[in-house]
Amino acid sequence: MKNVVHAACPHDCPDACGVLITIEDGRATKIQGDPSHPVTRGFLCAKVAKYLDRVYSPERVLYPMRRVAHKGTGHKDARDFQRTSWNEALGEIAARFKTIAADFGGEAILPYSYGGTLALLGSASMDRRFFHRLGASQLERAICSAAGEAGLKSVLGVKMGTEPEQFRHSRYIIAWGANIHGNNVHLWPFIEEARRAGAKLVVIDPYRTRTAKCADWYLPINPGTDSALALGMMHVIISEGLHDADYISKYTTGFEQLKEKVKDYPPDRVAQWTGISAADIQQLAREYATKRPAAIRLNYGVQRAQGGGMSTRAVAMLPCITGSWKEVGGGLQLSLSGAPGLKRDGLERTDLMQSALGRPARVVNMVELGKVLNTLADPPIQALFVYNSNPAAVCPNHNEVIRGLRRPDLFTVVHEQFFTDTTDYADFILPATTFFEHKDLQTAYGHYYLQMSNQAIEPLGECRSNVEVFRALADAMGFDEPCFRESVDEMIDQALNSPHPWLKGIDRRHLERQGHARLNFDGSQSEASHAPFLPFAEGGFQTPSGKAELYSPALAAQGLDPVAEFNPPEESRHGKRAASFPLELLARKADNFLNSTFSNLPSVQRLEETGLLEIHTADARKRGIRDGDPVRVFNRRGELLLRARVNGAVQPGVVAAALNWAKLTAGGSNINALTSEKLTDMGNSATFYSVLVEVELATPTLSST
Ligand SMILES: Nc1nc2c(c(=O)[nH]1)N[C@H]1C(S)=C(S)[C@@H](COP(=O)(O)OP(=O)(O)OC[C@H]3O[C@@H](n4cnc5c(=O)[nH]c(N)nc54)[C@H](O)[C@@H]3O)O[C@H]1N2
Ligand SMILES: Nc1nc2c(c(=O)[nH]1)N[C@H]1C(S)=C(S)[C@@H](COP(=O)(O)OP(=O)(O)OC[C@H]3O[C@@H](n4cnc5c(=O)[nH]c(N)nc54)[C@H](O)[C@@H]3O)O[C@H]1N2
Ligand code: SF4
Ligand SMILES: [Mo]
Repeated sequence: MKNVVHAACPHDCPDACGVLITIEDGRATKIQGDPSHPVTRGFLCAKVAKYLDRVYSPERVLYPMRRVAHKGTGHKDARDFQRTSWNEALGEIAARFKTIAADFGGEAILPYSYGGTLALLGSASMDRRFFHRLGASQLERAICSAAGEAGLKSVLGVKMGTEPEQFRHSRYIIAWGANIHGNNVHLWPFIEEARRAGAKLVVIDPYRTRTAKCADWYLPINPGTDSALALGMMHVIISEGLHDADYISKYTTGFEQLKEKVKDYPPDRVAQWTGISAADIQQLAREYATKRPAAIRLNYGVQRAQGGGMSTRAVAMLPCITGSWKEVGGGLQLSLSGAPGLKRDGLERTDLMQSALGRPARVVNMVELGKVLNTLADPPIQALFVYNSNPAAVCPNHNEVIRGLRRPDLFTVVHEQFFTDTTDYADFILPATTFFEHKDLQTAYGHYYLQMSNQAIEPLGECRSNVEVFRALADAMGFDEPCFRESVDEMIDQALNSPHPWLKGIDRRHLERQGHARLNFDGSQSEASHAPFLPFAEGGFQTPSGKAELYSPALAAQGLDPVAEFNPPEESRHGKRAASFPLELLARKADNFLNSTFSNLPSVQRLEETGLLEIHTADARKRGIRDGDPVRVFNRRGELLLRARVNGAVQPGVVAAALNWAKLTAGGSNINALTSEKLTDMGNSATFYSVLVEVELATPTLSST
């Protein structure tokens, strides 16, 4: 028997592709992009095109496992564990949680999850109910996008913007800290279409990405200096009268204060910080304001610097002062995730914390896991439950994270598909399904479609979905609230049963039939409606004032600059700690992995060259380093052995390396051994791109005889 099932890619990627899975006799035999999805357009990225290798990998965790070897010192794979039953594992985990809660309080237990799946139920439903009812510490999930979110919302009030389909109408496109070929490949066909009609593509990125190589104009910028560039552009636009006075007066507040502020950012001064010449800044500003429609694809690279909140804020002001939101093919996209209007409270049930503790539980920032495991008191963390995440690879200050995970008194449970860096420190591993093996509802942060991800095959081995694991754990704990018995369909119905007008006519059955549905922006029931959605053409900002806030009283109240400003990151060439180490490190993502996911699969490994330190000729020569030489990259936090690649991807003063599993990297450590737990100016996010290091030629280790 052969059939085709509609699913949706749940990985942490803006594209949220529609996926068609062919099933023959209960086994998936083919995966392809859904040709009827207007953004997926029938193709998948290289890594997910190989997804059958992931689902049917011989390395999958298929059964509950109990540790038998010492933490972090054994084989670092299945051999360190012994198979056990679900009943035994759940019983022991529940018993341990009860003891810890009795001795230390529920807050001694910490859930740790992020982007393993972004599907609605798998990312935040039964899990949240469980930890809220337990009175566990709350996790501040700030590792990725919180600075950008804070910056964007300080201007627009909501995470919305230009939909990908409208980029085909743009005539001027700025990819700003946006690695489109690597991280957002489904936007590319729309950009190509625009370019065929004469659009110019500008890339602003300290790293010469594949997108930069394809661009009409590439502007390498010094890391962490984007707020200066945006303020400098606004200096030129305003002083040359290129702004849209009508749009500004109707739909923004604080223009006078902005006008004053940008006087401090003349192009000559901005050039010194950014490394982009004054002439180029002027040209960029003039072209952006006059070659219409102009769209900005801002991505999260910009906000992984210490001043990332302010940078996002300053860039987000640009379409507000040129009035580009009015035009089809204008505006800006960072994230569109604020649109769907799903009812999430009922899924997450924060009220259950009240019955557990009588108050909201304390909040712990996931970025600071190292510090939290090693130093947090009152109560100290006694148990860690990891799912949807691989902190032993993705967390900054890796060596401190590992020191914490090694604590013999820490009880660690990891719900995973593979034996990752983090399972190396687990006391129990629980086997997790892939999206082929469970049903969920899929939202997106890079387009405006909701999708049904149907279950395509039976779970492999004894794998269970996140929903089913937390349902079973609640049962083992004796939690008897009815919410722990709700079915997947009931939860999906609940989320969709929202008064939000854009969800009118979209229900579970509709999605099960159609696979996807665009949000119903014009309120019609007509599925054919694809009129461009212009969220801010006539205002509609969701800030306290209802206008785009070029001056933000809320930021003033937090002691931040209420307009915007540039402060050099401490760990940067102009920063406070410039003297400590000379080179700025971009601790990047790999183009063919997804954060640390996929990095263990041989067929995907073949797509990506790993273990490289990219360095400019001038910096390499100074250190006697040639292409291919082994190098030691280090700072006060750690060190790493890599191979030098002298390839022109970075400017002098900047080096770059990519994320990988620590145990697949020489020396068993990864790039996060060098990154810090320093938080961003807004949103308490991570600063993966504000890191100083030194590099030296490594003495090749003599292999033992
Ligand atoms: N292939 C692949 N796709 C992915 C991911 C992956 O790991 N691999 N990760 C997914 C996730 S979790 C996310 S959040 C998204 C993120 O997608 P992006 O937002 O694209 O994130 P990054 O790759 O962190 O950064 C984008 C670009 O910003 C540049 N950059 C770094 N610092 C600065 C700066 O100070 N200024 C400017 N202007 N640019 C800077 C980087 O060099 C990079 O090329 O991608 C998702 N998609
Ligand atoms: N140096 C450096 N570090 C970074 C970044 C960077 O650019 N540079 N990027 C940061 C960013 S933007 C992000 S978002 C974070 C990402 O951090 P994480 O969200 O931890 O990302 P992944 O490495 O993709 O790990 C996800 C894990 O979840 C598992 N998983 C997948 N689906 C499921 C499921 O349904 N259930 C369960 N239980 N598990 C599942 C996968 O097998 C995988 O091991 O990393 C951050 N770390
Ligand atoms: S990772 Fe992104 S591009 Fe690749 S299939 Fe998933 S959603 Fe599409
Ligand atoms: Mo992310």
